[in-house]
Amino acid sequence: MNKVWTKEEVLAIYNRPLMQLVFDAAQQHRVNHNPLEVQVSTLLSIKTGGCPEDCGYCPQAARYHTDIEKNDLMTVPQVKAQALRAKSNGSSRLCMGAAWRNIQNNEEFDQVLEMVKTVNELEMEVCCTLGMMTEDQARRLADAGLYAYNHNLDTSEDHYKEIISTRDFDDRKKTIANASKAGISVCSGGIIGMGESANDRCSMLVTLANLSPQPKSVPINALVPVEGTPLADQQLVSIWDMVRMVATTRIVMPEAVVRLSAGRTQMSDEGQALCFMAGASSIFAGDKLLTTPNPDINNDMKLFDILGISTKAPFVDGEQPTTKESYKECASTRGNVKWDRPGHTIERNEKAKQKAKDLKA
Ligand code: SAM
Ligand code: DTB
Ligand code: SF4
Repeated sequence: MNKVWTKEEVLAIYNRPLMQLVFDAAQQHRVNHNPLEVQVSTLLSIKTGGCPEDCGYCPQAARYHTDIEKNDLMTVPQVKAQALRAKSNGSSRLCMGAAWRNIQNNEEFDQVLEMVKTVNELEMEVCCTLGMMTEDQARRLADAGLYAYNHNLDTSEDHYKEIISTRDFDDRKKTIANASKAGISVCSGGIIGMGESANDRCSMLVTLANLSPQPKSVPINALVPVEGTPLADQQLVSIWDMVRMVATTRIVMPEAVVRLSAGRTQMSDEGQALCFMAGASSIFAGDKLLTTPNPDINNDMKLFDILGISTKAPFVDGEQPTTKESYKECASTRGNVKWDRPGHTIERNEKAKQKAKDLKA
């Protein structure tokens, strides 16, 4: 049974003198992890752009006018080729992302299940991030060979309402619970730099740390402000805040892999080294995240070399799933799956809508 965390306790950790905080996190890191190993994971956007949601940070939301190249769902051979490429570059995990609100019970999902099976056969940890997911969809993904499901809380329950109006914080928790019930390893974290307070950051960590089971993987993203999104003008997050967030995450979720995720192009090598010291034990590698730039793999490997870090093998923290043919059986109705739409609106988005209407008139 994990300890139940309170916001006061987590805030007190977050606000420790930075040098003390990093030291405490580094000590905790050594209890459950090899501090000289970092997992390299590759992101692959299998379906890009055109998403119906209004997540204020996301360049893939159809309603914001960003400069990304939209793409239909990739084919299985395309995914296999990318997975092999990632593996040869040192990645032990492939995270496939789709710009979907939720998974539907249709041919596209059947195709994703084949991708999961194919990449699992390459002996890589397969992670998917496909939006909201029902229990039966989680079961099918697990049967196909899915190792992990990424579904971020992104921020605190309070601040969530300022960032997204097309779904509820509780919807996120439901999907996470569905992944856990199917025996899939949960990957859930958030973004800092979206105008939230330290209180919001700690509140998100409390929600994550008090999940049962705790997430095995916690990505900490620094907002990548993208032109055209409502958060385009946010100030870049300070590296000191990133180090604080990584260290606090490490202390409250000691067994999790803490992932230094989006925003690394904005960080110096020294800043990233401090994050590794504070307990970050994974990066996303490759020249692109989903749609935004990421550091060059050669630079990452040079930095690992300087720091004496080696890349972590797959399935160190859990067994490789075996594929069961039952992944082909859909227990629910084929077709669209309906998730409720919450009622709240975001003032900033309403104003933007009105402005667009006025300009048309
Ligand atoms: N549609 C699915 C969903 O929302 O769960 C999966 C894809 S979504 C792009 C995956 C995660 O990427 C988001 O939860 C968010 O944390 C992160 N993300 C998206 N845009 C970002 C940005 N501009 N900066 C930092 N992180 C971002
Ligand atoms: C996560 O927390 N960060 C990754 C992964 N999980 C899916 C995605 C980052 C996306 C950054 C914006 C983009 O490249 O589109
Ligand atoms: Fe869609 Fe996911 Fe982007 Fe939100 S974060 S707009 S759900 S792709």
